[in-house]
Amino acid sequence: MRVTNVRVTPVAVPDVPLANTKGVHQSVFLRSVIEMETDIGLVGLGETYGAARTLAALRRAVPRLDGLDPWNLRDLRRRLEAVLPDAGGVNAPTALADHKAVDVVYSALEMACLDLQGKQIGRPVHDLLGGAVRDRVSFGGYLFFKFAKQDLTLGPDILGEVMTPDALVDEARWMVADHGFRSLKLKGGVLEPDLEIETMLKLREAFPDHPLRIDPMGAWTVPTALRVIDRLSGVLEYLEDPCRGMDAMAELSAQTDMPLATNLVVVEFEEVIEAARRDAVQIVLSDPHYWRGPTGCIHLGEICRASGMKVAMHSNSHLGVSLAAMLHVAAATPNLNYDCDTHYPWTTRDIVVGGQRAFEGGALSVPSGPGLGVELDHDAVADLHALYNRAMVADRDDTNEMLKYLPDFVRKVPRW
Ligand code: GKR
Ligand code: MG
Repeated sequence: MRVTNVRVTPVAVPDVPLANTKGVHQSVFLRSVIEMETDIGLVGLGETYGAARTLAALRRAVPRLDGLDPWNLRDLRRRLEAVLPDAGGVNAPTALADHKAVDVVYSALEMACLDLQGKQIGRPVHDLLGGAVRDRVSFGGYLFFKFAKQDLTLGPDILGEVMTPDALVDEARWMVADHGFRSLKLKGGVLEPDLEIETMLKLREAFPDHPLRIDPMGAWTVPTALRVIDRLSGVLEYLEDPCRGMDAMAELSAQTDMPLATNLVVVEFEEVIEAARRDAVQIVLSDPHYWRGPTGCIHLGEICRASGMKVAMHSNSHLGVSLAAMLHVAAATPNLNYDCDTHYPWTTRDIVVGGQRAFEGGALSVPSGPGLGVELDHDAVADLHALYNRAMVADRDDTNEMLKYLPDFVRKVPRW
């Protein structure tokens, strides 16, 4: 089996104004859909970020993939390192972490290669990753403060404005009622820390048995984080990225027993080693879109096990091909100790045959068909590609978008 062509289709998906510490989601989120064609007629699928730098890096890589054997992932990596040697990162300058273009492109194409491998031998991707330890994966309800969407031309709003602790608890009730989630994560760093503490305490009251987390994305100084921890002791299962940077996380970690998680200060293997040495975090978030693909996530799990750290799973706004990859990785990661993140309930469209999947008790079954176990709905892809052309949004820029809602907004991390 040899690669003959790789098609990269950017799509835009209606989104709603979910807030985080650096800004707010735009009216659409962007994804790239990858179809890797081969000389035996099989097509491998992948999905990744769709913003300008990722798209440009994918387009630079594609001409180098001719004749690739999808079983030879080392050759894939070698080819990408040759074409993207110093391609830099893919995120907007206002993002809080960056990911190397070569890792992001590798991740997306590895996903497609694994899909092809599985399709060729009739086995699911999780078998190629060492075998599944679970056939269902549990997700947490991902809660956001949000604005009421101003411009409805590219898609509807969900829930209207949610900017107070009580409104957030109502959002959580909606999410739990609709999807059955058994744990909850709040994207914090949006309201003042005291209001976010109040929110978590109200969530605890409303959901006495749900594990709770908050992720302010580096919005707090070490003293502020210590104050929050003091008020929320016994309430949180872990605290994600309270402070910005490895130094601040290590300084905080030395002063608390609260488990600290991250998807901002540990995004490369070298940083796992540094974080373990400094005991800066105790939980690392895995993600097949930047940890060098699904196989990289399995390596991450093993390195974390060896260094006494735990693993959770990170998410960005995504569609069903990514969801399938996340499910296979989660199934094959023995020490995935927590419910996974997903933005999926905030998404109203999908690109896979059968449409959006429904959670049961906050969980989804792991696909059992060959490869990723999903097929593209080509009409849906064409529709969302047309939306991409119409939306005229080529990059993710939460900070700039925030000015539409708060004209005086200044990005400041940490803010409190
Ligand atoms: O969707 O606004 C968002 C999140 O902030 C996302 O971009 C983060 O990558 O969810 C992510 C996180 O856990 O930091
Ligand atoms: Mg995070």
